Amino acid sequence: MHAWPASEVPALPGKGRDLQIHDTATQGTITLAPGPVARIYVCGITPYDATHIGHAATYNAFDLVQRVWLDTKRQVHYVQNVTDVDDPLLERARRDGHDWTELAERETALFREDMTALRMLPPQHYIGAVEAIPGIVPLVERLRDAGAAYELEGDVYFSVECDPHFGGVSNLDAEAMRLLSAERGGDPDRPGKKNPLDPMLWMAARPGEPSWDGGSLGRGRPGWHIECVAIALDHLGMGFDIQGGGSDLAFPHHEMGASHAQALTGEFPMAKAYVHAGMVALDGEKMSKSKGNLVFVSALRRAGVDPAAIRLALLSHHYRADWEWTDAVLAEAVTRLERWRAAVSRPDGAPADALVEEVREALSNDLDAPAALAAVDRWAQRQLAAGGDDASAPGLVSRTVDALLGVAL
Ligand code: 5CA
Ligand code: ZN
Repeated sequence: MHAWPASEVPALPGKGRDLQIHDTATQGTITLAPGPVARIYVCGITPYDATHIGHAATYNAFDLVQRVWLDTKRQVHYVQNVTDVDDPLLERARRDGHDWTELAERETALFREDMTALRMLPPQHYIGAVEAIPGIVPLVERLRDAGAAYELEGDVYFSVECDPHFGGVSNLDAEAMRLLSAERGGDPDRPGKKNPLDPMLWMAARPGEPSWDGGSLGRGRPGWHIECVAIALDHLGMGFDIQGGGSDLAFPHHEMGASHAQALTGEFPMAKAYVHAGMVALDGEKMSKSKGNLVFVSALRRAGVDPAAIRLALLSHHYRADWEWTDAVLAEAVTRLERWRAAVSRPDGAPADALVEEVREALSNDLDAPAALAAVDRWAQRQLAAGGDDASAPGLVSRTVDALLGVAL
């Protein structure tokens, strides 16, 4: 699948800093020091509805990761999937009387437009679940042949008990896992499973639903977790630097993915850091496609909101915080954008060398974007109040904000 165009990332003077990031698995902050090529997998959308502010906030966090690494002169190998076949997509298409492939294509196209408008750097490999099926089938066969998977009425389940590290990503107790499994695509109450938490690897063809040739598995379609494992291992290999997503993916999705990978390779963990963004809410509840309490990026754009202001609104919250989208959050971002644009448009300039370092330091410290914004605010304040005689400063600030925060002034 094609991704979206990359905006240019200006090079900054001086040296970038290594990223310290909170890892859900070890529940602490770790310093990542990748080689010349940093590797990241970010879980992509299930394209049955348009990109909402919650999605955008999560992708913004991982865009910052890329920008910090690029600033250290590393290359970034970034992979993202599109879950272009899954229960919620098929259900939505059925409900609305649409063809599921057309729905997926339309919403993926809109996601690309939103990502482009927000200046999110694209993945090098943007892979749909459907196109990954030929790579998924042999992995499921291997798991079955190794005794890590079993058949139940034609479906194939992964046995969580074969993984000695199971639970090591999300660190939840059994009761919490069971509840979340039921909530997030699992089927803990299905009779005949070895462990209620066991997730499906391959779903045998159902009448009226799409299915693909699964070799010795029979016709069917892939489970959700093995989709991301197959794509990640194919394009990044084991031990990549970050697997990212919203906090609702820690369990079961990333937990199960790490287990699948452990059973396939004998190695743990699949990613050096499991990084999770907080949930954005609207009217007191998590923004979610299933609840329908959504603010769409595309709707804001159509209403004439500058995408740079949307981006500043996302950046004004720490990525790990749960927060609430309100009109006031957007209004504050619009005002900030105007101030910053006015400040960099003055001919003279307050010195900005320290600012580059402040923004670097803030982002390398677990992506503290609010601290980075505060640093730019302080410079804008000085600049608008008094200016200075450093004519190169406004350009440097503009490039810093562009390179490290993805905001074009
Ligand atoms: N296709 C799967 C991942 S493989 C999926 O979860 N798709 S999604 O469309 O439901 O979500 C895409 C990303 O947005 C995920 O990382 C998810 O955690 C994140 N996300 C969803 N809702 C919110 C929200 N309200 N706030 C922040 N992030 C969210
Ligand atoms: Zn995923």
